[in-house]
Formats: sequence, structure tokens, C-alpha cells
Amino acid sequence: MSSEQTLILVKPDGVKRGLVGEVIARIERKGYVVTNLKMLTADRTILAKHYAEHEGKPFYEPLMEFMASGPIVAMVAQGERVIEGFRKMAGATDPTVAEAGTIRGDLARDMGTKVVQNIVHGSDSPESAAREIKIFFGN
Ligand code: DAT
Ligand code: MG
Repeated sequence: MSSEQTLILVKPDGVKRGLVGEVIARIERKGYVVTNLKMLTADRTILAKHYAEHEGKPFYEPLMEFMASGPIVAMVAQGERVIEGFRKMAGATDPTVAEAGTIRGDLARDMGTKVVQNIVHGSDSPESAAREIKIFFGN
């Protein structure tokens, strides 16, 4: 498997809690290289593209609202198998069951909200990564 890129987001909960540095530090300590990075407040247009696969699901509207609720940090990380590697580092979607040692397992918990708040997003496949990097950083 050759070197690849993934799209990572520190979500509004992560930014609000001051965990941007913690997330980047973990990515860098693992040995992945951050090749692009910016802070933005995502609007509905960008979020609708990013989360198109979830349209119509019960948590879709809460997800859109949550993701637009404050600044996020978008970055591209690069390395051999970084897509799989970062998903492993992020841990399970549900922070209550995410393994200790993962970002979500160590830093997030169930907040009783309609949408799960879990600090980070990471692309789940090479196709998603290419699509998502384009959404946040263009070509
Ligand atoms: P992941 O972020 O682990 O790839 P996903 O793509 O299935 O998970 O969902 C996107 C986000 O939506 C996820 O990070 C948290 C939220 N979410 C997913 N499934 C949910 C559910 N059943 N109830 C509430 N929020 C959910
Ligand atoms: Mg996903």
C-alpha cells in the first residue's frame, strides 16, 4: 500500500474544549504528516456535501446543526495506510464504547445529545478521502 492522504476534522466539541493540539500531537506522534490545515466555521452547503451519505437518517439534522455550531479544524494527513490508521486512532463512533487509548475513548463521552459528539472525523475509504479533501481544500 502506497502513501495516501485522509481528511481529518476536529469537530466543534473538540475545538471548544481546546483539544486541537492534543489531536494534532497524536497524529504527529504516530508519524503521520499534516500537509494542509485550516480553521473554518462550516456552512450548510459544505456540510451537506460532506455528510451526503447520512441524509435522511434520524441524526442528520442534529449532526448538521452540531457541525455548524462553531469553528472546526480541517486537515489533511499523509502516510502509509493513514486512512485506516487514523480511523483506528479515532476509535469507535460511540465514545462510550470506544477503546481507551483512542481519541474518542480517551477524550469523549456520551453527552445525552441527539447526535453523538466525538471530537474527530476521519475519512473511511480512499474514495471518501479524495471526495472530502476536495470539499474542504479544493483541488
Ligand atoms: P464516523 O464518524 O465514526 O465515521 P458515521 O460516519 O457513521 O461515523 O457518522 C457520522 C457522525 O454522526 C458520527 O461521528 C456521529 C454521528 N452519528 C453516527 N451515528 C449516529 C447515531 N446512531 N446516533 C447519533 N449520532 C450518530
Ligand atoms: Mg463516517
